[in-house]
Amino acid sequence: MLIQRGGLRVVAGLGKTGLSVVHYLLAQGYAVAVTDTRFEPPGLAELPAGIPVHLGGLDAALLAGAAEIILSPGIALSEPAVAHAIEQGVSVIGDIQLLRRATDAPIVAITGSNAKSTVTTLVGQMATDAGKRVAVGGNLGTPALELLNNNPELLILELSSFQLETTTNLNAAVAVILNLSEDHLDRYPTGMLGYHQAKQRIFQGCKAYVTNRDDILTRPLLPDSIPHQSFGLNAPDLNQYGLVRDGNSATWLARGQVRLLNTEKLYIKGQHNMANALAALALGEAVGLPLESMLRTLQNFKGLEHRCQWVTSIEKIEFYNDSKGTNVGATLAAIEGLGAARASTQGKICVILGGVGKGQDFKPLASALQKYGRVAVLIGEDATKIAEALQSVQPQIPVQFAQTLQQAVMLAYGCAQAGDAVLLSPACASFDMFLNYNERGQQFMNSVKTLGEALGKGPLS
Ligand code: UMA
Ligand code: ADP
Repeated sequence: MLIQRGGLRVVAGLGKTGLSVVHYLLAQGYAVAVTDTRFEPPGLAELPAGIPVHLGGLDAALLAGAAEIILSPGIALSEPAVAHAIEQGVSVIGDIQLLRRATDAPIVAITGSNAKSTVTTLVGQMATDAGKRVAVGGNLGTPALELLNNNPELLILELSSFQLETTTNLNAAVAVILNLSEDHLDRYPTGMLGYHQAKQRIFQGCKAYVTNRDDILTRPLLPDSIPHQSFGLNAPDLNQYGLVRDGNSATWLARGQVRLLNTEKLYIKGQHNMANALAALALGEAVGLPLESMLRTLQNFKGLEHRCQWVTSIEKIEFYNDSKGTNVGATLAAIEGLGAARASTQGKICVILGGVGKGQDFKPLASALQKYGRVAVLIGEDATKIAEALQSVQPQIPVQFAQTLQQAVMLAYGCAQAGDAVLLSPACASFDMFLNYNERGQQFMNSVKTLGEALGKGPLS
């Protein structure tokens, strides 16, 4: 029996994170209470018996009386009951801070507006293939504290701006902001400034860092004496990662002058994925992964579901599921990547956009669609807002509205010509119409399958 440690820990927000925090704190011998704004938060049924629980609103008095609050990434620090507790001098941390306190294992810390999951998974695979006892998680899905169960020698963490808000001095072995574009602005009253500041916290105390040469907002305010490396889509300087073209117009991943891998050998496609591959190499190098092994992993990496995932081809029209395109930056990458690949054959993009816009400016999509789009089919809560942004430029690209995703697929297909791509890349969160982006992507693929069967193509694989 553990001796009870002093001071009540209050877990604010249950869900996956809160539940993992409760289990961890109990095992450490702390007294724990839980509060959540929801009446039936996820994880409630799995909560160990005997824990005081206050639901249907954050319990301000409980929070103000806590020795420490461990805050769910789903709750902002500005939430009145939390802000009040902070004013009373209560320390507020998140699960990532608890993880840092719990282990000295080196951390590869990865954030960015897009590509976090892809790069985290890729670096995790590189480390596994190199024979490391590695744990991979965080925002990716497995709560950070659960990663300690297997006593890892290396932690690869995907970190959201929400998690970073409550993380101080992470002391990562290597940290990166992969890219920065508008997202989650509904959480930050100061807009991009607040979002950027939260992301920059990833660099606190880092032993090394990686930056994206093509995105100045990914640079930390840190002295040059800290080891660092960059990646980018241009030719690299000595010891940096980048792309070089050879005399046969092949493009190579390169480190300085050294060509590493012909990009034709990668399953993952598109310029944005070349940036992701280069970032993974730079991160792996920083924690001592052997180059040869990393290059082998890269050649086997097939990418993740719902990220510009090819679904099928019907009547010479390709279908792509990019349901994880939940912000304008990701959707731009998809439209530009798939659009450029069709430019020589006059193929265009029939894009399905819409959902919960999170306060973003959708105008950047207009110019990309003028260049590459045939039609934009709009769904969800912010469909009208997106239509206004798209129609604010001349010449306007055709816009149609759909009530369901299935109807959107039919409308997009109806407009498509041979050589075109029908692309679900909503630039929005999904929760107005779906449980999550997985369900949205699955529904898209099901609708495409139904369409294919109706057109007599037979069951799609
Ligand atoms: N919430 C409340 N009241 C509460 C607590 C939470 O309304 O008291 C709401 C939040 O507004 C939010 C949601 O519930 O909508 C988040 O809470 P949750 O219980 O679903 O959270 P967890 O299950 O702990 O999941 C969290 C991350 N979710 C968020 O940050 C919103 C998961 O990232 C992460 O995988 C998990 O921890 C493990 O680390 C998901 C995500 O969408 C994938 N992240 C955002 C993103 O990638 O854009 C940041
Ligand atoms: P995250 O975890 O940051 O959301 P994912 O790897 O899940 O990142 O990808 C999310 C979306 O971003 C997908 O639509 C994907 O195609 C797109 N994407 C991936 N890499 C990049 C990149 N380097 N720049 C812009 N968009 C990207």
